[in-house]
Amino acid sequence: MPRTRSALPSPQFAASVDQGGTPIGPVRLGPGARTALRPGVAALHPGFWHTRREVNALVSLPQGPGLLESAGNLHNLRLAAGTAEGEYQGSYPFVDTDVFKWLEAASWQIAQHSDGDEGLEAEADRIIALVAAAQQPDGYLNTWFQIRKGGERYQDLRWGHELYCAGHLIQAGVAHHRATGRTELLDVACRFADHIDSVFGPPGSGKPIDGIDGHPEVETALVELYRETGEHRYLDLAGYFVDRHGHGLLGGEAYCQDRVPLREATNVEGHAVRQLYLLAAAADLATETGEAELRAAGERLWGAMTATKTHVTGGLGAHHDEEDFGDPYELPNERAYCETCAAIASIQWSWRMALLTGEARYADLIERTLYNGFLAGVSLDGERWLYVNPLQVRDGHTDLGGDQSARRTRWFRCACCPPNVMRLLASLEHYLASTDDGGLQIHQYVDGHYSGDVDGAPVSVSAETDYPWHGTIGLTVEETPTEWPWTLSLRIPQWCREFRVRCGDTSYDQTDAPLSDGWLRLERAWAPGDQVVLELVLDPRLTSADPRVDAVRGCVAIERGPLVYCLEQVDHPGGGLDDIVIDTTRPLAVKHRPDLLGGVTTVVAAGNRRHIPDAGWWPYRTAESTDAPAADESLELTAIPYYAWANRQDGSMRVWLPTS
Ligand code: FUB
Ligand code: ZN
Repeated sequence: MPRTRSALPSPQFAASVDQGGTPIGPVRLGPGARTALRPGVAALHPGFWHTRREVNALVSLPQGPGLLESAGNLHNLRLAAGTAEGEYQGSYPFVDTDVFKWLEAASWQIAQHSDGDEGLEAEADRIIALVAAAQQPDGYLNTWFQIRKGGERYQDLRWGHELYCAGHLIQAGVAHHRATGRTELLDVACRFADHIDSVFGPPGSGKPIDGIDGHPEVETALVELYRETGEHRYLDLAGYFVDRHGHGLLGGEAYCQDRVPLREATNVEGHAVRQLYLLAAAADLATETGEAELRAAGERLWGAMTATKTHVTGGLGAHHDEEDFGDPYELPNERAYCETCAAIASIQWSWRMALLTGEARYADLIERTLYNGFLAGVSLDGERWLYVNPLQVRDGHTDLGGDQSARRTRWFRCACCPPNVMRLLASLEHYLASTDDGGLQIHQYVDGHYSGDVDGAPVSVSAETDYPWHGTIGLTVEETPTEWPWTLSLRIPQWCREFRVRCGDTSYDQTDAPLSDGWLRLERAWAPGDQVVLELVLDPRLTSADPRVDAVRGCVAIERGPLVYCLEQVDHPGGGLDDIVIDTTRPLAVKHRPDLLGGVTTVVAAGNRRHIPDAGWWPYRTAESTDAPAADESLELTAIPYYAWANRQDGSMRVWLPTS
């Protein structure tokens, strides 16, 4: 049963909305937007995601400025402003974006008006002043090119990241304006956007450069700048950049999203983050312009990606080489790339597609990615990070160190992921619910309070739940128009085979309410205090992959609810994990462990550790070989949620478990 709570949420858990009730979040639709759904907002009460957001607010975000100082990012801004002397710090032309993403994250946090955010606001002000001082009089800003390249601009669009950096600056400016109403950073962003608009354009436009950036990002940012300022030029510029990808302007490489136009592409390809940011922009454009072809491309590519190129954790990007999506079904375990930024980009794209189409499948992927591929990217204490998120670390793994290590790291030379995690966690409440003229849709279940407007009337519903540990979600209608009915839509997750709903005197389960599209719709003339109880059955389950995923043929993964599980060596002393086999004929048991990893539900399975005879000099045999079987030792396997791995000690880990 849901926990009972006597007191209403304290003000620090209020949803971040402006005085008109509009959510202060990353996606705010323009006046002519054509979407099925509009963003709603949630306020989170203590619970699973609240804890993660608290760690983000109290540990990760406050540590940001110090880390940016010691990594040299702030020094570079001072150099560009002429207020410091020395050398450029860092090896990449995009280190400014670490600062911009931190500013965006800080802005979303400031929008919550939580106690203690005054210090964060002062830090943000200090850093915004550095950014503004580094900007050149004509609006250009990129410390790498200003300092290292003597002011040379746009000579290396394939690798230079100038527009990518501009995109993150624009997103920070929009976030800061939404959160505070102030324009210092937005003004810097607009000046840069105006400068870009004066330089880039199609042949015949009179602009000096017909070009695109090798790393998409400016496109989705320009759409949001249009939404924030009403300036149509920014939307047109975004459309131009999206459509100039795929025409060989950068040599035609998939890596740069330049091999094939999005409108013609049949599967996602190339560098995963680049592809996903571009697709987020395409969804934004389809939203604002109503273009059916762009929407269809998004739907087609999302379907192909989930069917053929997505890890069970929601992780994306198979290749370490070029951080690439890889071929269909090429989903390796120990060399899975699954960059944390790709998980974030996937959530951003899927959220835009969910709003555009109203389809629950996008929220299904968001849920899977949030709880697994994304959340593993940050340690439980908020201080250490994973850039790549493998699905296996072998016994005897020799860590190469560096950014792409399978070990948690304090910061990276290429530190794109940590501030990206910070901005998603700080704005998470904006990815959980939506509204349309017919009702409120709950995409993700949290203990908290969902709100939005339904045909102009404020609607809100509170939720009590211990999800994802328990599957019961108790909902109470709080604000509602009483004159007319509206629909409360609850997403029944794609993994869920059994659910029950009680709504007043009526009950449903999956046999009464078979779902064609993942939404369970409850239409009523609601009154304040009306209650709905949804029970999602969370029995643990074994999952196998499409047989074409060679890397995991003959293996199963343990899942429970939205969580993917893994084994860690620390829970299995006396040997490694490479020779462990799960016994799928024996039942899985669930054990809640409040003492472990901040409180997790573990899944216990029966298995064996095979003592495989030494292979001698050559580890291969004829297929018909009848060697003596390995001696088996039976073993209790303890699986922990994947997001919590690598928080105790270095060691082996695996998600996919051989069955024989
Ligand atoms: O190129 C900028 C960022 O660095 C990308 O988004 C990440 O994949 C990493 O390569
Ligand atoms: Zn990254």
